Amino acid sequence: MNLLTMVDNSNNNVVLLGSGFSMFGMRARIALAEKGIKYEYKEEDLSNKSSLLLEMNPIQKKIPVLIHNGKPIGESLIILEYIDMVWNNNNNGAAPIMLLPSDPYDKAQARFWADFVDHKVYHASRRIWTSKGDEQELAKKGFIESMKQLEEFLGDKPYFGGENFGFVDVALIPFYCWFYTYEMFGNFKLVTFCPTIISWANRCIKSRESVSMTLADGKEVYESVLDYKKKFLMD
Ligand SMILES: N[C@@H](CCC(=O)N[C@@H](CS)C(=O)NCC(=O)O)C(=O)O
Repeated sequence: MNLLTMVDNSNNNVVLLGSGFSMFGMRARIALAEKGIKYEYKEEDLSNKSSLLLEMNPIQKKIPVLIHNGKPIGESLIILEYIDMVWNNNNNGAAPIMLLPSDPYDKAQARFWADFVDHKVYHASRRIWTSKGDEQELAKKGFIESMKQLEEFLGDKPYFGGENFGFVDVALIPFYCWFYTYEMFGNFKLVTFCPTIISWANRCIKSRESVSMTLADGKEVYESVLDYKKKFLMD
């Protein structure tokens, strides 16, 4: 299916609140594109949050928020599961593209690794560009270590979802456009430690239009991080 030819389902009013190069927002965009869902994207300025964001996510006040027929859903991994459950068949009768496996054990495994991306990969990766000295070295070590663990789980499968692009692939692939930033701040090349992860990322970009349409350019992400640091006076 050409993902640019979106399904127009008039029962669905779908709005996504996202912002800039957020990997969490990108997850939702990839999942919506995989399912062929037509939606309206609203860009949030996180330094001046809209009243819609504050109304839709009053607890966290964070993006992404998916608003489906007026009802908000927050937290990117929960948004992915919601999208997977609601849009679980194709209008044209083709087999549905499912992100989570149906087998309970495989589903639990997918949730475990997506949670690992949030709790290990994200926290370490963020500290690579927000800290210095020993703390930065520790963050770099932690990041590389967790990417190696992911690489082991991937093994020789083409995708984390096995033969098919799935939940863990969607959860992790947006980090790819941040790799350049981590490498510039941490002074390392991920490919030297995790060549299989880099091949997997290139495979996702080549084979999934949802990914190639969504991912930002690594250098642009890096420039925006430099600007952000200047603006908020972080050295
Ligand atoms: N765990 C959340 C993280 C979302 C998140 O951290 N969003 C950031 C942008 S990347 C945000 O909205 N920050 C605004 C704030 O913290 O005030 C998810 O997966 O959706």
